[in-house]
Amino acid sequence: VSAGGHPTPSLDLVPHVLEGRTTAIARLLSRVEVGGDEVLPALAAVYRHAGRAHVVGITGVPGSGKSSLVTKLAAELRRRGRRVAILAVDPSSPFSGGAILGDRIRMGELVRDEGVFIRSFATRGALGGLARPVLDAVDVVDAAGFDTVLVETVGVGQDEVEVVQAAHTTVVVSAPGLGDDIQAIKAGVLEIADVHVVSKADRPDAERTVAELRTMLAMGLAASAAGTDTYRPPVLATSAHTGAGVDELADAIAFHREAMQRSGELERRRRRIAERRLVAAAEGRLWQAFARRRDDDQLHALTERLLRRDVHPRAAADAWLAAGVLANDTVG
Ligand SMILES: Nc1nc2c(ncn2[C@@H]2O[C@H](COP(=O)(O)OP(=O)(O)OP(=O)(O)O)[C@@H](O)[C@H]2O)c(=O)[nH]1
Ligand SMILES: [Mg+2]
Repeated sequence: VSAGGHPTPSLDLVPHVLEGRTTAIARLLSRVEVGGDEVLPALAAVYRHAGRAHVVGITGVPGSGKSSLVTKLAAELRRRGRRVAILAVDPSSPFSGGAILGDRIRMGELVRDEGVFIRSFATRGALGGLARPVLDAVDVVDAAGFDTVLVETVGVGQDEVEVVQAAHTTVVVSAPGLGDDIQAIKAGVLEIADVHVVSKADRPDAERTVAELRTMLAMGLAASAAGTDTYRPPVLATSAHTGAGVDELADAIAFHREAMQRSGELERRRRRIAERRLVAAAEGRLWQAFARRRDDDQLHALTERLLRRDVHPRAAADAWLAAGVLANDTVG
């Protein structure tokens, strides 16, 4: 807060963000989370500097061991000299509260390292949706010089899918016992994997799950969009408890990026991500315009006509939009 009592404009935080200052990043992300147009000039400035980071989505059903694995993976990437940002998407925590605290405690070993930035996203912004703030946050930490961004999401729900689709590399985590409750298949995330991980490899049933996953992939039951002539998603076993396989996972993630770079897939994904974000932003703007300009008097009048079966809902919607939202459009 400045001397006049007004909050520092978000744009003024940007130079500090670009220097990688943790407090500036955290402050900007709080504004990003709230949403609103005040933060747009800052995001525009940040966006110009982003685009270098490798964005890695880590997804899987609740309790599959994502946070534990992300913690170990981040430590391994640090050992390799990389700066790592962890963004955890946790839409359930406003209700449970415990998950984030648990994550923080487990990730505690990393928090004093300035080469690591950790943030959880739990609240939906005023404009609704979790995907937008998280994708904006990816830009912020990217521009701040973090060269790997690990985004943890529970692989269910529209927001989550939108976030996962914005990753360059997607790691799908399955806990042992896959055959029993089909986990990731049920969640519909198996086919988006660039790298498969069977977590909790210290458990005796992990080996069987690895074998089952490999069989499924060989039979094409989880035909991967990531599969190309030169790249096949590997199946790795990791244990956050013993650290087994974490090194291989870091290798596999790096290998996937190199393979994408060679084949041109990385550019295709960047283009797809940019286009999706543009469409999502446009939809958001339309929704805002609708919310701002909808004429509720006409809504009530048209509802009466619907009840009299006088007009079909779609025709009524066309009339409503034409008279209100679409009529007084000022094209900027
Ligand atoms: N045996 C064993 N247990 C593990 C391992 N990794 C995680 N767990 C346990 O699995 C449970 C869930 O771990 P988390 O890392 O919180 O899993 P998560 O997927 O992040 O969970 P949510 O964020 O709630 O979806 C915890 O009780 C962990 O102790 C592992 O490598 N071995
Ligand atoms: Mg977690």
